[in-house]
Amino acid sequence: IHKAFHGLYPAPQQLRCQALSGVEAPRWNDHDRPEEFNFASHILDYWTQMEKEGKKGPEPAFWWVNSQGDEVKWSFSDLTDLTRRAANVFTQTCGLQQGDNLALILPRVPEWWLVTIGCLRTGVVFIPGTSQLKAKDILYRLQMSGAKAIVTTDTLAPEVDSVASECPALKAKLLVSDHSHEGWLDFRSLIKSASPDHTCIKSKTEDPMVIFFTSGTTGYPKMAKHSHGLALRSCLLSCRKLLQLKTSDVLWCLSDPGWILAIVGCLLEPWASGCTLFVHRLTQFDPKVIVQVLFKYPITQTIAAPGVYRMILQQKFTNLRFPTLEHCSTGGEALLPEELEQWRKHTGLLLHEVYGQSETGITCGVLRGMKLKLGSMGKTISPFDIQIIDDKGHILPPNTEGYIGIRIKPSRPTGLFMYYENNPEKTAEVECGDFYNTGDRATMDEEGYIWFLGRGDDVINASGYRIGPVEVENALAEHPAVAESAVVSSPDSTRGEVVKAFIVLNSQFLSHDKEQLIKELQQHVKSVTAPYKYPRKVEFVTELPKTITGKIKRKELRKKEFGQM
Ligand code: BCO
Repeated sequence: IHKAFHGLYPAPQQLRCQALSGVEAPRWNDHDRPEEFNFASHILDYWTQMEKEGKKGPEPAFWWVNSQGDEVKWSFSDLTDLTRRAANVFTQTCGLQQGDNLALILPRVPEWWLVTIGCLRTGVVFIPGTSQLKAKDILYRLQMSGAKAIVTTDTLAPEVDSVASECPALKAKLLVSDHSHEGWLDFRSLIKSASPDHTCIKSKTEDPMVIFFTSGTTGYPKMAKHSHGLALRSCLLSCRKLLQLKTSDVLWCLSDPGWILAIVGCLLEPWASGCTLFVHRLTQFDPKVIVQVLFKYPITQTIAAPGVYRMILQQKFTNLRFPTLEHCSTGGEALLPEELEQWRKHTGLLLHEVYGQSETGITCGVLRGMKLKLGSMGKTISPFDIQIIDDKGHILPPNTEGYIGIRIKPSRPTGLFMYYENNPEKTAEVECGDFYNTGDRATMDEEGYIWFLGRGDDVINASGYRIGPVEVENALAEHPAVAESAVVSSPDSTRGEVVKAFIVLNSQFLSHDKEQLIKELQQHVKSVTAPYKYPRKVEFVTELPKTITGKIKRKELRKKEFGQM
C-alpha cells in the first residue's frame, strides 16, 4: 500500500496484511501524571510494534494526496523509520539538542509530520507557523524564540534569507524542496542518507514540546509554551470519548499546519487511536475540491473550522450525502445553529462543536453520541475543570454570562499551556484567582453545557483565525495614506467575522479614488504580514473615537458593527 514519495525515501517495510485482532490503544486515566511521556515512543512506536506482531490491520497511519495525483501512504513502521532519521538529522547534522527551538513553517507536505515527530524524539521544541507568514512575521518569530533552526519551503526561503542576518541564534536552515538552494540544507536528501537508528529521549511529561505564537489585544503575538502534557492529554480516557476513533477510521483534519488544531487533529487525535490520518495538500481553499475528496476517499471523520462547512453549504451542491463520512467536528470560531441545521439537512450528519485556544488545546466539546443542545459547544472534557467566572475568579451561577475559566489551582491540568515564554507579566495577567482566564465570554447551564458569546477584549476571530488589532493597525501605519487606524471585528455571513479597519487618511490622500485606495491598502497589508489578517472591510473616517487619555475606543466601533448601539 505504499508508494514512496517521489521515490525520495528508502522503501520501507511492507505492512503485514493480517486481520485485526481488536488491539487496544494505550490509555491513561484522566488524573494520571506519568513522570515520563513521549508521544513518539509511547504511541507511535507502540503501533509500529503492533504492526510487526501482526496485531494491527493493514490500514496506513498516514495517507497524503494532492491534486496532481501524487499519493503517499505510510504505515506506523514507515513513520518510525523516517522520523528516527529526522531525529538524527536534527541532532547530528544540525547539532540541535533537547530544549532548542526550531521554527516549522511548512504547508501540508508529508515532511511536516517527519519534522514534528523528529522533534518529539529529540526534545527539540518546534514552533509551527502558517505558510502565509511574511518576512517580518518570520523575523519576529525567530528573534522572540531564539530559534536555532528553521524548516520551510522554497517559496519562503527568500523571506527567511532577507531577515536571517538579524537572527544570530539561527544556525541551521532546512529546505523541503525538489531543488537545492544556496545556504540551505536539503531535508529530503538528508532524510534519505540518515541512519534509522535512534533512541527516543525519555522526556518528562512537564518538559517543553511545542510553542504557538498567539495574538492578543495589545502588541505582537505571545509565545504559548506547551509541555508533552499536551500530547498526553490526547491519550486520556475522557479525551478519547470526544471522537471515539477506531483503528479502521480515516480522519481528515483540514486545519492549516500552523495552528494547534492541526497538532491535535492531524497528529495527536488520529494516532492516539491508531487510525489513518488523511491529508489533502490544498494549496488554495476550494469547497469543490473538499466535496470531491469526500466522495472519492473513504473518509469517516472530518475536523474543520465552521467556515469550511459554511463555504461548502454556500455552494449549493446538489448532493452532499458522502458515502463513508460518519462524524464531523468543528472548532476555531462560533458555529451558528442555522449552519448546524443546514449541514444536518444536506448531509444527514451533525456538526459537533469543540472549543479551545492555542493555550489550551481542546477544552470542551460535544462528544460523539452525547445529547446535543443547539448553539452549545458541549461540556468540559476532564481533567480540565471549566467554570464561568467573573474578573476576580469567582465562580458565577448557571446561565450567567462571564469568562470561560480553566481551574489551575491546586494543580495545573495536563494539557494546559505552561506559560507565555519570556513573559511572566502576560502569564500573570491571565491568571484569575484559581483559574486561567481564556478571555472568552460564555454561559453554562445547569447540566454543564457551555454557550460561547464572544471575546471579552479586542481580539478578532475571523474565519477561525485569532487576530490582534494592533498587528493590522501597525501594518496599515506603514502605508503613506494612513494617518491612524482602528481595527475591529465585523459580522460577515461567510466568515462569521472579518477584520474591519476604520482609517483616517493623511490629507494628501483625501482626494484619491476610495475604491482604488481600499484595494491598495488591502494589498499592502497582505504583503507586509500574513494575508489572512488583511481588512476585508475598510471605512474612511475623519476621526476615531478616543478616551480623554487618547486611547482608541475599539469597543465602541465594534458595538456599532454588531448593531449594539
Ligand atoms: O479572500 P482573499 O482571496 O482576498 O484572500 C485570502 C487568500 O487568497 C490570501 N492569501 C493566502 N495566501 C497568500 C494570500 N495572499 C497573498 N500571498 C499569499 N501567500 O489571503 C487571504 C487569506 O484568507 P484565508 O486564509 O481565510 O483564505 P481562504 O482561502 O478564504 O480560507 C478559508 C478558510 C475557512 C479555509 C480559512 O479561513 C481557514 O482555514 N480558517 C480556519 C483557521 C483555523 O484552522 N483555525 C483554528 C485555529 S486553532 C484554534 O482555534 C484552537 C481550537 C482547538
